[in-house]
Amino acid sequence: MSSETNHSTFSVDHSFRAFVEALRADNDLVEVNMEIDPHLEAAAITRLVCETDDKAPLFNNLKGMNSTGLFRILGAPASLRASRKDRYGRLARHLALPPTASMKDILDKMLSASTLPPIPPVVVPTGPVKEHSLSGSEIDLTALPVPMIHQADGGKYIQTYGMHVVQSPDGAWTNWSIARAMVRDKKHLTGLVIEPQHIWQIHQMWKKEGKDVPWALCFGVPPAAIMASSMPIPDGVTEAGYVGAMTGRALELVKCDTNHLLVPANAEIVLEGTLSISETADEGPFGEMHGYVFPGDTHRWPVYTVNKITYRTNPIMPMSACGRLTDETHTMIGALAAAEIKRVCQLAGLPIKESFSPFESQVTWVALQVDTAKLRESKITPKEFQKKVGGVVFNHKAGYTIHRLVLVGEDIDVYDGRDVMWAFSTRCRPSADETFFEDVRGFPLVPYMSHGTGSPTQGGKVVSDALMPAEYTTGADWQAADFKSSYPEGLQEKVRANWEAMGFRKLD
Ligand code: 4VP
Repeated sequence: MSSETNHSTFSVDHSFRAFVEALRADNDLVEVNMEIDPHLEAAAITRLVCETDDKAPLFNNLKGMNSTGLFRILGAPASLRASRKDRYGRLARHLALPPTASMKDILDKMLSASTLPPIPPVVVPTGPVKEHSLSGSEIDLTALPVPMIHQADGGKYIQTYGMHVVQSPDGAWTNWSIARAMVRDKKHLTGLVIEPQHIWQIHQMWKKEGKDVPWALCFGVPPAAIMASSMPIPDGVTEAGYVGAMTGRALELVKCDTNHLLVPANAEIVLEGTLSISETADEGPFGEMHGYVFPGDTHRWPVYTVNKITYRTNPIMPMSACGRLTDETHTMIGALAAAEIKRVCQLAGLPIKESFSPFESQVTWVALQVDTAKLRESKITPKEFQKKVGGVVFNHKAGYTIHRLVLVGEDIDVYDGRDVMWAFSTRCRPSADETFFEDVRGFPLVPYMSHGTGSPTQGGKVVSDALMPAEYTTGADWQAADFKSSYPEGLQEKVRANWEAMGFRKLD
């Protein structure tokens, strides 16, 4: 057995390359060796993979790959697997968890570092990312096989799953994040630097200093690092230390050649340069996480300048062909926001046990499972509770992308979208059981915000209370009309025991 097939032998901060090998060992990789066009074809394949929960495609032979070896593409790096048993296996492999890990296991692992002292990275003299480099006139981003991801996109999106590295001017906070960026010309990118994201906060700090932001963009980083880059951890917390705490060991980083920033020594590809505080360029549109692209919808966003490219031999560029369910923008942005929202609620003293963003809501909702015994003890009224929860979540950065909170009781498994939809549809009386929030920051990427009837950046949020009045007073007073709740246990066991003998399909 190779170390890749035995999860217990993984080092927790294993490289992106080891992650790809783990997918291969799990029979969760399709190596595509025929020539594939980065102009729409690689993304079309990846999109269909996402819509069918198929294996991750590794495009080994992209049209336009040149003698530098730049680059191969791995599509759908954190999308879903088809089987229920290891549905989240690709995410689990990001964290060296068994591929059968539940979503709760995965999110609790991501939250585990929030209460641990950070383990800072170690600086090593060199690493695989320094195997090759390009500088000066050798850099031509337009000559690389950068994917065109949706036909109406405003450009080729090189950056959908890479990790931006920026640091506060005082050096105290180094932030890692994912934010989309497209190729502008040979040496420039342009991409979203949007309030209140951390890359925006640090961009603002450098603007005050009157200096461009030293920057690096790292593709194919240790998978635990890209997960942390997607999570809205608190302002000022350096992701490298957070990831170290989560994995129990220091990440190995190397210094960029042209600035002082540190990047993962085993990254596949690193772009080094600056993020401008003054120059902007047309960016977008881009087929986004909510499943839409609005043709021609271009906006001005800051320009990145690339001064150097370093990369490993036969580098692999990860790509998210995001849009309708299910891809990284749902499994990661939605799920990780929900995890952080749970933490923020608990810190605020709210009786919240579990939290998840149902994919069925296109990750615009978060369902919060309430500890109803504590709720009853507190004697709070439904209206007061709705206001309190919405006030905490919608005024916090962790709640930025979420427009509806659904409050549910303990009989609802928030990780099961069918449970959440059942509770929402049958227990929350529209309007009467809801509290609306107009005086909070909205998420402009949601189509009803940016292309709807009101302000694109403010309000449009709601707490939908799917707790029944009895759950606030005496406790649930119903039995679900389902197999689990409406039949005696002995009878349930008998039915299950005879299930296949009667001619039915094997139960999970
Ligand atoms: C999580 C925020 C977010 C911002 C921009 C974008 O393109 C996707 C997600």
